[in-house]
Amino acid sequence: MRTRFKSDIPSSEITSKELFLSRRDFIKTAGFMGMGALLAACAPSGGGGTIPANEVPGEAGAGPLDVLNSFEDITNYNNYYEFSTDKTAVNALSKDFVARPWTVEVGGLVNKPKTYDVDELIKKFQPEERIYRMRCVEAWSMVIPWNGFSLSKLLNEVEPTSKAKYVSFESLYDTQRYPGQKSPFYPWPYHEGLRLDEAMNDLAILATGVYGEPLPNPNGAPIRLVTPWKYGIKSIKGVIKIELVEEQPATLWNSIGPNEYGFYCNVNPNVSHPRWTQSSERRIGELARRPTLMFNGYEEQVAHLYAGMDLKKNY
Ligand SMILES: Nc1nc2c(c(=O)[nH]1)N[C@H]1C(S)=C(S)[C@@H](COP(=O)(O)O)O[C@H]1N2
Ligand SMILES: [Mo]
Repeated sequence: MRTRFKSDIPSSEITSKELFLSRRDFIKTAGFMGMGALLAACAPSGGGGTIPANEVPGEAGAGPLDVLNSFEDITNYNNYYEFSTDKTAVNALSKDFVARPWTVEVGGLVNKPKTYDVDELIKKFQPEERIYRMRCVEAWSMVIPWNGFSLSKLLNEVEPTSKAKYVSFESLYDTQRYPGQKSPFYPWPYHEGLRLDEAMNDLAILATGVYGEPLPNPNGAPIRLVTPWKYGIKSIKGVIKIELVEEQPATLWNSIGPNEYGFYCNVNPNVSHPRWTQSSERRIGELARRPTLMFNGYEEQVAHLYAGMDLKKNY
C-alpha cells in the first residue's frame, strides 16, 4: 500500500494546528482505510466512510466534514453511459472490459505530438494520491482518493503552441466493448473540453488509480480526467485522445442539452439546473443533504480563472 500523500488542500488553507494534526492523523488512516476497504470486499456500502478526510474551511470558517467514500461506494454507483445509464449496473457490465493495451494520442497545436502507452504515462509521471470531492451535476457527491498526475505535466511535455487555447478530450469508441454505445441517443464518442488555463491548473489530473489500485473499470479504466471544481460530467473516462485546439471544442452534454449543460460546468450553488437546485447535494453514505460549495470548495485554487466572467451566463 502506498503511503505518499498529496492533498488538494494547500497548507496555507489549514487554519489551526489542531486541524493540521487531524489531517496528519487522517493521512496515516487513509493508507489503512484503503487497505481495509480493499480487503473487506463485502463491507456494507458506506463502510469505508467513517474517517474524516479533511476539513475544508468554508466561508464561515469551517465547512461540513468530508468523509472518504468506500471502494464499494466508488465502484458501484457510476455514471458511465458507454456501459449503461443505470448507475448501479455499470460495475457488472464493465467487469470483462480489458483496459490494456491502451494508448493516448496527444496532438493538435503542439510542437511534440506523441502517442503514449498508458503504462508509459504512469511510469513517466508517477501518480500521487489526490483526495478530491466529486460533485455530479445530478446533485450527489462522493470523496474519492484518486491516484493520478497533473494534466499540466503531460501538456508541458508536448509543448502547446501559442495558438492553442483549448484542450479537447475524446473517449474510446468501440461498440463491441461498450454496450451502451449502441444507443443512438448519444453522439458517441463521449467528448469533453477545457480552456487551456483550466487544464494547466494543478488540480486537474489524469487519474490512473483509486485507493492505490489500478483505475477500476466503472471509474474509466485505464485513464480518465478529474477536474474536481467542475461537475463530474467534465471528468471524462476512458480517454484515448487529447488535442490542443484554437476554438472552444464541442462537448457531448453541451451538444445534447445546451440549455442545461454549458461548456464550463463549474460547480456553482447559485446557478440552478433548469430542472433542479444545485444549492445542496446528497453525499453518498450520508442521510442529510449538505450545502454545495462554490467551485465544490476549491474556490481558492480556481476562482482566479474566472475573474470578471459572468458565471450565470458561462454556466
Ligand atoms: N466517457 C465517459 N466519461 C464520463 C461519463 C460517461 O458517461 N462517459 N460520465 C460522467 C459523469 S456524469 C460523472 S458524475 C463522472 C462519474 O465518475 P465516477 O463514476 O468515477 O464517480 O464521470 C463522468 N465521465
Ligand atoms: Mo455526473
